[in-house]
Amino acid sequence: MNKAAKIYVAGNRGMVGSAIVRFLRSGGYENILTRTHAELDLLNQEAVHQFLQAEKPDYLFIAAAKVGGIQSNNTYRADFIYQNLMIECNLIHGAYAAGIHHLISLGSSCIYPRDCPQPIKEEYLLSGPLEQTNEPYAIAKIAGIKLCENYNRQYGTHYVSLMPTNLYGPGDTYDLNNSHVLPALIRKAHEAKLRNEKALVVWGSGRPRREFMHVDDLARACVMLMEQGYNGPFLNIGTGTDLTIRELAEEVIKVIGFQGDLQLDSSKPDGTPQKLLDVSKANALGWKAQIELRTGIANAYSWFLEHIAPGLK
Ligand code: GFB
Repeated sequence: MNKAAKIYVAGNRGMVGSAIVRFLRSGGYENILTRTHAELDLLNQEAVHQFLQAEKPDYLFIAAAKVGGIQSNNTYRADFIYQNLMIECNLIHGAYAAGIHHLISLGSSCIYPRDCPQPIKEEYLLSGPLEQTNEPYAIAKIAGIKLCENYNRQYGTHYVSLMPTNLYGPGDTYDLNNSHVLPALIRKAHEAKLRNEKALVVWGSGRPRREFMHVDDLARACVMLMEQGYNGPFLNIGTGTDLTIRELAEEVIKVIGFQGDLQLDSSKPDGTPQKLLDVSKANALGWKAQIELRTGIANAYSWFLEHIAPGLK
């Protein structure tokens, strides 16, 4: 990638898109194109196609998506499948129609069958039934992979898909009903500490295992693979290490300094029992996650204290 190349980051206001923009800027890329939701509605096919035709960026990172935690996925099921399919179709076909050869599209580790062997290899895609709480999102993200693969096969484009594990970091969502587990636990521990509460409520059994990666590690993977001109099959992007939700909650309360207990709420769903990615393919290309979980949680908590805590009652 030439430092003067025109690079469009779709979803630049989100946690992932803003991390990619930060990483590109720190690497000397200055011609970065962004649009707010008000300026460009990614669900509007005509507007997206016109924008791509007019701007003709050299590279495109698709970090725009409707995302959320287990409860949000399970509640807004139609929104998750519809919006994610539309965003992918509009941007990927629009990129092809505008003559854009290079893009990276982001998916999620929830594309894999619920009960597949661990750690999860890329080859396990479509080898069994999906987990029910996030099936609509997963189907849309699988469609994103298949769009890239088939545009490459039919039209010779260089469209790459990456499947990150559960992400966290600056710019995350801290809404207790709709967020992912890590930001939810950060907020709950912070509030429980301030209010001198006896316990922090953890959804589910605390037994599911998850892998957590700081979003800056994903941004580095995206930019490195684009710079390398990687044009192979889709890749898992993760740390290669997981822990139980209970262990995660214990890490969070240590960082935040909450002294109380954990209280499990079994009325909430557990979701997939385990979701640990095999990241040997990405590692073999020279990328490895670097940010250790405790350091990453402390970094996310600093961002929370600066941007979210002041607005909480
Ligand atoms: O992060 P999370 O919402 O989504 O939840 P998934 C992970 C696990 O943490 C589940 C438990 O077992 C939850 O029951 N958990 C405990 C909590 N306390 C909480 C809490 O306060 N809030 C939340 N949200 N969870 C998502 C998918 O699955 O993973 C998305 O739904 C996406 O589509 C994302 O793929 C990466 O890891 O289960």
